[in-house]
Amino acid sequence: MLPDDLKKALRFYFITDDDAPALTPVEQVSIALKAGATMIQYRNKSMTPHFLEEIITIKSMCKTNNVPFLMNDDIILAKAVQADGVHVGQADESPDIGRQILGPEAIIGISISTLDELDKTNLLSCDYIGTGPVFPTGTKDDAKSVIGLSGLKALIEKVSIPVVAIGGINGKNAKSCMEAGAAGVSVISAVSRSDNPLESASGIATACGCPVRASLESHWSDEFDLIDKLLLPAREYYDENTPIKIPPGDDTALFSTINNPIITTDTQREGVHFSFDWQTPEEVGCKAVESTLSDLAASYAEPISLFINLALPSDISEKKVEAIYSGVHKALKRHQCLLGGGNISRASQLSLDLFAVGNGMDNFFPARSGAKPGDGLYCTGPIGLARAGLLSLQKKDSQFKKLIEKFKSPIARFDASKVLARNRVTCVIDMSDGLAGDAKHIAKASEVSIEFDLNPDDFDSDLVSFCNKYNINPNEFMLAGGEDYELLFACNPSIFKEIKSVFPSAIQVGRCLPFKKSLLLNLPSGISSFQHGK
Ligand code: TZP
Ligand code: MG
Repeated sequence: MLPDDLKKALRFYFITDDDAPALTPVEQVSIALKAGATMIQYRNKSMTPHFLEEIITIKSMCKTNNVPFLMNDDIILAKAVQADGVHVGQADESPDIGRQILGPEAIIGISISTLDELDKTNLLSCDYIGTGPVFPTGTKDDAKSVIGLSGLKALIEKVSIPVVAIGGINGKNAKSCMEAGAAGVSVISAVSRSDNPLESASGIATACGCPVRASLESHWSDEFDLIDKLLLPAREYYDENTPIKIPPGDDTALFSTINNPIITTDTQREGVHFSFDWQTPEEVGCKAVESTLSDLAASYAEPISLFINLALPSDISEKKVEAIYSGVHKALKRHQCLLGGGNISRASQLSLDLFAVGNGMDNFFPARSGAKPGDGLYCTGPIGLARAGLLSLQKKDSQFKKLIEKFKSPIARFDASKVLARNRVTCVIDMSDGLAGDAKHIAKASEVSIEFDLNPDDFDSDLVSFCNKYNINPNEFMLAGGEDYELLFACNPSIFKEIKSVFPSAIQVGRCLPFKKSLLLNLPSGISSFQHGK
């Protein structure tokens, strides 16, 4: 987590109370989150394996609401339940062991009450310090002496990592801790044992500058209810002129006759094809559709309908699924493609399996096998941009907006596909794997050898600036980068002239020769095609 994000997450740090008279830990967390709590710690001083379900429930409530979830004391348990981190005391295993076991991304907190304890602690593996009791507390039997606001200030002055105040904190005194320089406050009984826990939690949230959550995001639960919601925006597109006669809602979709049905499928898995670390749910939905429809564009097919099987983890919020679908509808609308139906199932990992139906041309289908010796090899636009965009996101470099946009929001090239079709180009493939990989498919199917010819005058200027900044050869990205979703095609150079006059961004990237020994003649060593998940 970035330092600024961690500081924000520490503002209102609620810790569960296993011994509260009226509220269960799940109820406490629900109230704290509703009020605006920014971090949750599961603390249970009478821990037994029976509490595992409670831990998992609280962890998933946190995940749904995008709030870090930490375990108290027990590093192994934190690892086992895949918590976002652990908070250890002076008597527990060290933060160094926590870091070794939980890895570099984990949030690790340590309790330090005195300057003496501070001297004895190696802070290198710690992300934050919890210090107190700042005020008298009845919650911790073995609490150290009260350190007061002066003790809090003294510690804050001595360290460079964020400090969270703990002990006897409530809505009335929380502000004084923040004014003393604390990054936030940790609270137990002011919420867990309050007569009016929501009011009390809201008072703390306000004092620490945390916005109240408008509504607690809930997990999706009812499959049919969710399907109805997801399909709602699609309904307005069906009428007597659309090719789907029976829209989603029945067991199947009934189509009017399609002369040349062309069908394709694609999969998008979280962690393999997309990540919410750098894509919004809308962008994920939109890109999933665009990358599937891109296959239709490469087949000169007009998009007709799309079907989606959604695999949803149980802790994903309904709001997030709806946001993914708003991206789906955006892309479908752009290409006037109808949602034909789909399915939802529970799964450990979020993924979308998409199936698209298109209508191809009469007696003309561009195939990978359609290249001939003497043809040039061309792209409908610049390539390598998406890979550079992904690297920009991974490096948290926001300078190259165009590259990032190309990675996050590609658009299937139906516009270019129409021009290639008009010019009767017989060999087309959409570029999802990078030039080296996609050219190899063409060479193999067409039984030709391909010689690459990348002209630096054609290189995209943003890609060149990016590569200069990071000392990368742009050829590498063009050959091995994936997900550009441009169309790669082979045709006679005279036909390319025509195409280039309509699409000046089209470029030559190589030529096709009679097959001799290898499919790709001059691929630099060490370059291979883009593989998702690597
Ligand atoms: N560590 C120092 S004081 C304390 C802990 C765990 C208890 C804080 O509880 P409360 O009810 O917020 O005073
Ligand atoms: Mg402890």
